[in-house]
Amino acid sequence: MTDKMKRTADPAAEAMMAKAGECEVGTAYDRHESQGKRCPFGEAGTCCRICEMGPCRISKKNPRGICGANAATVASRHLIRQVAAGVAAHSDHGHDIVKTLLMTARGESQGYEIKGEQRLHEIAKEWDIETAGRTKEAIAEELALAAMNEFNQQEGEIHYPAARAPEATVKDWRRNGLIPVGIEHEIVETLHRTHEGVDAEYKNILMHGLRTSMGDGWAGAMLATDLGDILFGTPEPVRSEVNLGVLKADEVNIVVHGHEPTLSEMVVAASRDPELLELAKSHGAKGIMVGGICCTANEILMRQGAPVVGNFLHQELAIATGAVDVMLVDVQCIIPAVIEHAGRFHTKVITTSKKAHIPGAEHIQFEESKALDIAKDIVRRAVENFPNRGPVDIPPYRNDLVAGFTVANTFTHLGGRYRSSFRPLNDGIISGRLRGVAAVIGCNTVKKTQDDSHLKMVKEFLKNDVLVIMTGCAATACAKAGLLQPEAAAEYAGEGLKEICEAVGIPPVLHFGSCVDNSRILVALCEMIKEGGLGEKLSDLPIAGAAPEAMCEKAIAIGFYCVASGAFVNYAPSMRIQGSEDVTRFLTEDVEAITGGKFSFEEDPIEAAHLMMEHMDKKRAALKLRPLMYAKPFLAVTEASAGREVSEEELEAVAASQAEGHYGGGHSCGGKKV
Ligand code: MSK
Repeated sequence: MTDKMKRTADPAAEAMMAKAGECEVGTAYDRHESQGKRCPFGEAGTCCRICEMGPCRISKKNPRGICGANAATVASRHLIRQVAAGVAAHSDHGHDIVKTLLMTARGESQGYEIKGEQRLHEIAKEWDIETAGRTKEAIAEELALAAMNEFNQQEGEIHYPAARAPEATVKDWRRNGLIPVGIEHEIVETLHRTHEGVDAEYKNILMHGLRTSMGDGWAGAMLATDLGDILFGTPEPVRSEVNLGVLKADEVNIVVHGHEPTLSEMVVAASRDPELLELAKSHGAKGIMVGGICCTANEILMRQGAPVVGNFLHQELAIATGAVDVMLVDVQCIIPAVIEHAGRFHTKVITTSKKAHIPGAEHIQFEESKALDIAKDIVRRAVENFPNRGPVDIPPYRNDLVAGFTVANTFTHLGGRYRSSFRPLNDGIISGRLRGVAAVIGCNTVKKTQDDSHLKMVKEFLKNDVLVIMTGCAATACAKAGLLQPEAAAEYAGEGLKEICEAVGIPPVLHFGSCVDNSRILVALCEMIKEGGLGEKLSDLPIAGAAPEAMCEKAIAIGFYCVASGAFVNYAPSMRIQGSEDVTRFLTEDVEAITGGKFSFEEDPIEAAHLMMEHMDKKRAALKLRPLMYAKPFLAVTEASAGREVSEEELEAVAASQAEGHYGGGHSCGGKKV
């Protein structure tokens, strides 16, 4: 980051940064600057610190480390260790959800119930679990035990790829050995392969990275989403608010931060407890506000409509408002610096996971068997801390948003007039109204202006008729700017996208949930293929993904499983591989011949969006779809599919179909002459 670079695109963050930076610890941006120029070997991925003879730095002058490993070996080994760490994080989260479901089924948890009974039946069917005449608890117990097995299975393959993905994609995966045996199996093998003196062949190493990553999107994260929906209920579209302005000057503010929904769901429930509300009143507060930061925010937003306080770089800023009575954290994305900020105000930071202690924080060990009691205890502490507040300074910025989209409800519940299917989406793409779909996901990073790349990229997609799906802190970034409201279509969307949004009644940017809910996007892609007209493999689809402000190893893992699944993915700032031409070429070119997907590492969000749209246009041409109705093509090759005039008969058939309440048949053009 240069001195001239703006730190944030968010006015609320801008208002709080100076105040948050007043203390010795400063903000993440201050600490980024004090770190100075980074070691070029570390940046390029050519510093090897795997064995105790090193560290070794690979350069033109010294092209091999002590053991003889070259730049490609070093960069690929370190990269897939990062993939494994990312997979572990999402999967361990998934494991906790599986455990909570199992305990709930057995009556061993407190405060939880199986809220998503219909989803339980649907998923049990996919797992060949008998449902007839059985209680929901019996079904859930069998499902949870089967799901547990995904983590440490030692033979065969994980369940979801063959159960959910298109046959042609599964065939490719099997031919290339990309379906994991088990989640942990591949993580363990990653650590072994990359140990000193084992795998030295960069392609072999990277292929294992792709295999390992599949255990995230198609197992650990997918289980977290599915079993979370069973336990807490499947999200439905919900309106809420976002940004620091959701904090209340006259209420107790509890900010839940991290990733897992297990405790935060209970805290939301406890905040509605009449006794605790009375207690709040007796301490001078009008109520109790529970809002979130990072993906815990997305979990309680999607299912409870709880407001979102902010994304990753908001954690210090929220405390600097002086209005946070308790910041409750579980796992992932919690920076230790929050403690120093909390020390300047009255905020109590409470850690709750045995896996994540922070020096200086209070620790209350979360246990599923006493979840509601623990949640009530934490809410009580927040209420009792309310009178200790000093002056508060809440920036007056907040925006409305709609969240809670899932594979099931996106094109069914909202478009009630139409039959339940992905037909409207497929038809929109086939007819050329929509160019394709972009999934924009991931974090914020101090290497970029907070939110800026998300906003620029997403606006570029909208104006070029690309429907955008978002998760994680990326979704929060766009929500803060008002892009997650149906009204945003009128302001930002191109003609084609606007027509679809108005017809179906959705915002042009769909909030699909937390980081583990990227698995919902994978399932949506499978549904698009199933619906017909867009090819046979996931890699045939005119779709692309991006993490424009990527920050952590989980983002790398997500990028890897998306590429393994056949997607074009722009990842920025670049992964640490630039020191090896071989590794860079494999990930940006060669891998396409294997999975149909590949990476690009374009830093500029607009340029990156153009690369992604070129990719969509290439796929449209390969599918021989109609030319785009309104948007301009990004690739001359789309002309190859031009000139397919729609006959009057076809137009009439489409009009008749729409009159019957259908959005249109397989190749409808929606009544517009193209
Ligand atoms: S929380 S992983 S900063 S998206 Fe999922 Fe945000 Fe990235 Fe954490």
